Amino acid sequence: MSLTLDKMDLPPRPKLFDFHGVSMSHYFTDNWDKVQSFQARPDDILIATYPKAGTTWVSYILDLLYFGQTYSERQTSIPIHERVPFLEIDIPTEYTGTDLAEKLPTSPRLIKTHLPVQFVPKSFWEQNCRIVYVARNAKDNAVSYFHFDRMNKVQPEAGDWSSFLQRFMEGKMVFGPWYDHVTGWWEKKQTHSKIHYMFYEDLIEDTGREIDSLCSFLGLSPSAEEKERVRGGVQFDNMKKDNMANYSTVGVMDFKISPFMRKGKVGDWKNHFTVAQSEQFDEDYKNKMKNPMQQFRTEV
Ligand code: PPS
Repeated sequence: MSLTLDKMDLPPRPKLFDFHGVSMSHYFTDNWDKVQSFQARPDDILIATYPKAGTTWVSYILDLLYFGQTYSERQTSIPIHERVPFLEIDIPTEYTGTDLAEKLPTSPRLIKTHLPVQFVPKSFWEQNCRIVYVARNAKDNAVSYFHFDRMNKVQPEAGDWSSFLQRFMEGKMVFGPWYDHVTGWWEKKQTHSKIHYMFYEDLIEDTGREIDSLCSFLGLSPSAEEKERVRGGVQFDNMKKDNMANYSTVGVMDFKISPFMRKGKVGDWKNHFTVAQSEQFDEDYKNKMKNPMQQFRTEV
């Protein structure tokens, strides 16, 4: 099965609208009833993120940890977005995220979502599923999202950087404000032991350490050799050249504008924010992010 979106006559870029208090585009709400009634299984693992926080990286790590040895042809023939379906996506093609997730032959099933915590289908909580949440500092997250909206034809128009940044601060992004997303999941984690909250910057700093901590959360004990294989396999340069991991099979993305695997760094925001933009952003950030426990690093 492959995404044949390139063969579709693509409609104009979608518009944002308010959906239960969160900005969304129809591609993630059209299948809402099925998303909300999705039947999770107790061993499902949900990978939850704000868009562009490191979803694909962590998906790949989990996929290799669980299936890297047993199903090696999976890595060479099935794109990551089919191995780890995107639950709420509904782009008119052969399947929706829910269909793909329901058809997953694996156990556990690895499932991706960008939903803010209040939108997660209730069966994931009822089944007490493990959830891995990945967060990335707001400035780099905004930059990555900007380039993604430029190149992804099923996202709203990015516009220029300065108007995009303004909208990012206002939360007028698909999946709503970054601030509410990372905070909502952070608060949920305080009362829910099955959420592992990780940071993109920590993964950059020491991928091996973060894989160790993921393994202890998941109850996995791979050999040192296997862990090293996973660590090496998920390095940015390896994933960038791997057609099953780099989204090059997805026709709605125009890599001539910007590749999916773009830079993979902490601190690229410095190449985009002017001094004035950075100061304005920091001021606004202070007003929105009041919890001193919730710290992000904008450099490593
Ligand atoms: S999406 O579309 O929301 O699923 O995107 P997501 O995968 O969350 O985020 C894409 C950004 O993650 C970077 N990335 C990586 N960085 C470092 N190492 C590895 N292995 C890696 N894999 C993906 C990717 O390059 C995007 O960030 P930017 O800053 O745009 O490069």
